[in-house]
Amino acid sequence: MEGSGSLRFLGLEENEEGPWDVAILQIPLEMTTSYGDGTSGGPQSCVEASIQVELFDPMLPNDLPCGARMHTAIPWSSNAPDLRSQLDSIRDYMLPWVNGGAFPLVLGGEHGILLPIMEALKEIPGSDFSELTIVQIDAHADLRDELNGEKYSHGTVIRRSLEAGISSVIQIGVRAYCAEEGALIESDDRIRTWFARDLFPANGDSSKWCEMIASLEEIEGPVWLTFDVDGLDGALVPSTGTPVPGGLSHWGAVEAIERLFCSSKCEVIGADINEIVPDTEGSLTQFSAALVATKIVSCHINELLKRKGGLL
Ligand SMILES: [Mn+2]
Repeated sequence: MEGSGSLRFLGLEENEEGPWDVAILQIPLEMTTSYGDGTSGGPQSCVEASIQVELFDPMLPNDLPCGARMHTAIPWSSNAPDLRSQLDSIRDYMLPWVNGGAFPLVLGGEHGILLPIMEALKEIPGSDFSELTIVQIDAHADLRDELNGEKYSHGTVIRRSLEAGISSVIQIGVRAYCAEEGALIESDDRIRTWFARDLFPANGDSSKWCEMIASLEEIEGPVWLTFDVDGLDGALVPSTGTPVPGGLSHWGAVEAIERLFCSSKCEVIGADINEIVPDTEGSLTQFSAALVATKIVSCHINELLKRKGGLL
């Protein structure tokens, strides 16, 4: 597959020919966003902002790409007339990437992109999809059955993913949800929710946070990380569709990502960062997203280095 012109993640030079270790995929879907607009410009703004991110992560011996082969792919686009056929087109776009050698890191686009990513994973021959755990960092539970009459929405995407047959979901930072979602969280043992209010209580007690971080090491099997940027505190992502106060700090997100990747029982097979909306003044939202994206790439390369004895 060809590259996307001059704009490359982190501003790195890339090999045009595979195989690659990491694929940066952009899915600028914007169809059901309920409050803010602008997710269609999110992925490209994140790639642009990534050029300002430092290439050194202390977990790695050298600057990124640290010997890894990176590829910024041509972004998804579609003229499909309705939402379901747009989602089908996202599934088709994802198929070669979820079934290849490169780690897929998807930049979105509204959170609704997660369902067709799951549908692509399910289509892999011999897939262990029924063992897949989604780890979801998000202000919202995304467990509604419908949002504004729409079944395939950013507000329903985790419910649809459970219906598609994943094993379980672990939600981190949830603080905006409805009674229907609260009841489902209580009754469905496939759902484990770490509410922001418990993780970050007013008295500063960090015991629930530490419990959550330790629990990440107990996850077994394949994991998909879905990172809705509104899981971060709203101050860090002011232009995302629904910024919400009281969320994860940057360092909280870093700790959760690092611990998940370092866990020896599970394997993170891919990730998406969604609901990125470019700031009209400044660039904090897309820069926050680019820092998260870079952290995920560094963690994956760190795992590759461990597996391959320190040389890529
Ligand atoms: Mn979400």
